[in-house]
Amino acid sequence: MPAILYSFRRCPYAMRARLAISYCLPKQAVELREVVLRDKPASLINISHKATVPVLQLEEGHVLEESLDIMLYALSTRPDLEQVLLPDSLNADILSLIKVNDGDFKWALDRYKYADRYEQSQAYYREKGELFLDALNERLNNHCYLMGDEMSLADLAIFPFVRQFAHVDKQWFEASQYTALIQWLNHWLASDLFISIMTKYPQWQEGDEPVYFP
Ligand SMILES: N[C@@H](CCC(=O)N[C@@H](CS)C(=O)NCC(=O)O)C(=O)O
Repeated sequence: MPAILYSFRRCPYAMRARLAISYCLPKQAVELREVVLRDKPASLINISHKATVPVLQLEEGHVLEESLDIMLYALSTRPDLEQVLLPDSLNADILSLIKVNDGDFKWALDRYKYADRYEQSQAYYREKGELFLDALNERLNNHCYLMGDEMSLADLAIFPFVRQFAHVDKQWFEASQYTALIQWLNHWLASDLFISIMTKYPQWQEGDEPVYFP
């Protein structure tokens, strides 16, 4: 039985897991089970108490419940790619940038997206998110990728979240001063890699024929 990936097409955490799997693992290495968050399958809840997506259940039964762990696992199967995407010299910088994305930026993103559920105005949360956009744009002013002239794990882990931020008010984002960031995001959105991980699958049900990925 191959590894099983519980995924949700539009979730940025699941996107980053699918990106890393698609980049590193051989064709059809995992069985993909599309989850609907308000109707999570029992087999997911049974292996993961918190039952967030993505979850990867490895062949020998070990369960990875964090998107970053799934990315690191995918890289660990391909030391040649690991050296490019997560070189020792940049390891700490890459992981700390991803940490800011998953922390302060995600905090602002959730509130910017659903401002009516929170205390402050949408503009307030957007400004908080802009601190990160600004920092990313600065990095991209002189280089094609976040860590320099080579793509790295940081690009793959972060762009699904910038995509979501941009989608809240596309007009605003496209007219913003973050020209290098817009170009970087457009590059990723148009990439074969991204397009290939955004295939639509119906909700997985117990007993369905397996769907393999990538
Ligand atoms: N820290 C987790 C976060 C994953 C996460 O929060 N995923 C969301 C979907 S985007 C989810 O599953 N939420 C659970 C729910 O809505 O019940 C990771 O990196 O994998």
